[in-house]
Amino acid sequence: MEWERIRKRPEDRLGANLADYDEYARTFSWAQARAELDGLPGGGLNIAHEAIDRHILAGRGNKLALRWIGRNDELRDFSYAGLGAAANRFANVLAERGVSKGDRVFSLLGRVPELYAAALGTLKRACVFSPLFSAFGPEPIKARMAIGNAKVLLTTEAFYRRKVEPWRQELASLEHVFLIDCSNNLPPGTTDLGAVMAAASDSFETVWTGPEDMALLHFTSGTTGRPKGAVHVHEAVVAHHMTGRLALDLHADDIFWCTADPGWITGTSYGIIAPLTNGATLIVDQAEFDAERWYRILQEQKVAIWYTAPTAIRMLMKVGAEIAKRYDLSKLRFMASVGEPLNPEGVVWGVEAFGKPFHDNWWQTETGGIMIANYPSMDVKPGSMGRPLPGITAGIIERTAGEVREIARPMAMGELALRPGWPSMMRGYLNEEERYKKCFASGWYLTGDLAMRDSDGYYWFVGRSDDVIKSAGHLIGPFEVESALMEHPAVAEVGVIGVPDPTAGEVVKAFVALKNGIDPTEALRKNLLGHARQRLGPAVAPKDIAFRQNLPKTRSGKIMRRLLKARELGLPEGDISTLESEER
Ligand code: 6R9
Repeated sequence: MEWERIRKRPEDRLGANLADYDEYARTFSWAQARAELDGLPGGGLNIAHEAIDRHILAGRGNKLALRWIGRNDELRDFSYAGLGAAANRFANVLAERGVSKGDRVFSLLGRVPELYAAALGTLKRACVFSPLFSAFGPEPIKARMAIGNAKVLLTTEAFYRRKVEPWRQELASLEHVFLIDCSNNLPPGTTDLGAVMAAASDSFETVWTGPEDMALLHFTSGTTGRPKGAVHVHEAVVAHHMTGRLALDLHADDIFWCTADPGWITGTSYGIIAPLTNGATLIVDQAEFDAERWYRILQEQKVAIWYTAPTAIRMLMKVGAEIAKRYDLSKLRFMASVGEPLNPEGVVWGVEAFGKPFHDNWWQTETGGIMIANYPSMDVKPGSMGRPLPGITAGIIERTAGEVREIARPMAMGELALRPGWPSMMRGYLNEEERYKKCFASGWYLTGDLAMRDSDGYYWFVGRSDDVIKSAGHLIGPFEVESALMEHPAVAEVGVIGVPDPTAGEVVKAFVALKNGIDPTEALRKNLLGHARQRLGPAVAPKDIAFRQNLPKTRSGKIMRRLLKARELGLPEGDISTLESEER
């Protein structure tokens, strides 16, 4: 079905940061964008300085930076000065323990105020911040902290006891564990964060960092192998700042709510950094999704800009547009979405429920910031991700026998590629030079996504070119799930795929072949599901497991996930010339 274009009116351009896309894109330069930030003396740059100290120095310290809403509706407000003081305390806690430039500080926390202070304090101390998703189980946590050479971990006592303590001795690099929500009976080798923060000074001079110094380490997943740590540097703040301004239309007086968890990159780039560099007020809700609660927050907090995800939009759609109409959402000016394909129905439903569309945008952990977007001033074509940000050159390319060719023909399908050179592009996968190099060819960064571009320059997402799964906006590597299931004594082989789900986009499904002589009983299936959940956590574990006598494999013994998927979905099996006989 053809969806009607949602036309923007002249008043939609009024006051928009990006009033005229073509004009802005023509004159934009990253150097000019960089000049809007302070920098540090001698050509330095520090994300936390731009997010916090720049505003304090300019006399805006009293402005509300962050309003935290607790699970039971308690509020905690932090002005820019207040958030800066908390960040300084954390930076001092690190300094007093000799944690210094380049050291890795991990967090495993829900959306709590300490996380924001720690992220900024870590950056002020010139250390590297690496947030983990709190719904990860022990395996994904251990793998990431080992790859990242974690020196410091910030978590709760409950998470620590369940997810870290059992293997802590295996990670020699981990010297300091700070706990929040802890009892009087601290586990050995841990420190009560509240106590040391209270004792620390609230002034701290930001340690000098250069634009190319590592600042953030965000883990992502590929088709095979271990998780990859995408390295981001302080220079990234230039892109966070500008993309926040152009693609999210952040203004200094805006109240902004990003619903993403800081354990994923959206929750850091746009859940912490971009709103603060733009001088806005950030809303953080500790609780999980709840339709009525979300509408109430939009109304009570007078949210102007709302950045959310397709899974949440689909959950709101289920509850119905009528509920939205019961709330006064007159302050809501701009709504954006990211992380997975946003169905055209979702875009149009925005108009029905809120009187304005959701604006889809596209980016990746690797790109560090928004690359393709729908803007307040530009017509929306429902189902399209929009057009590249000013300063970004995108293309649709075709790879054939080592050759990369750009396809100019409108609506031709190919791989989405970008010309490197924007400030928030990853500088590498930590200690994985080969995997990093594979992302580039003929001067392009290859995204691994399939897409099309129409004759107006709008991009349309088609799918992924690899086997990585996106479930409720979270990127899941099938290999990580397969490895956890392989550890179970009954399992001989595993293949993991994503299967379509009306709400979460995709859910993880595992196909398991059991060892000889083991019966595929329902009790064993449940046991395997429990095993995976215990190891991987609910965010990564399969929702469903099916037993198979054999799994389809290539002649070299690799399980053909693609074929598992085609069969599961009743699709054509495609090229199966490499399929080995499935009989054992
Ligand atoms: C920010 C983030 C990246 C992958 C990306 C693509 C998918 C993101 C999308 C989208 C369709 C959109 N993706 N935005 N697919 N439409 N607007 O999500 O980073 O977790 O690294 O995931 O997510 O497949 O390649 P990350």
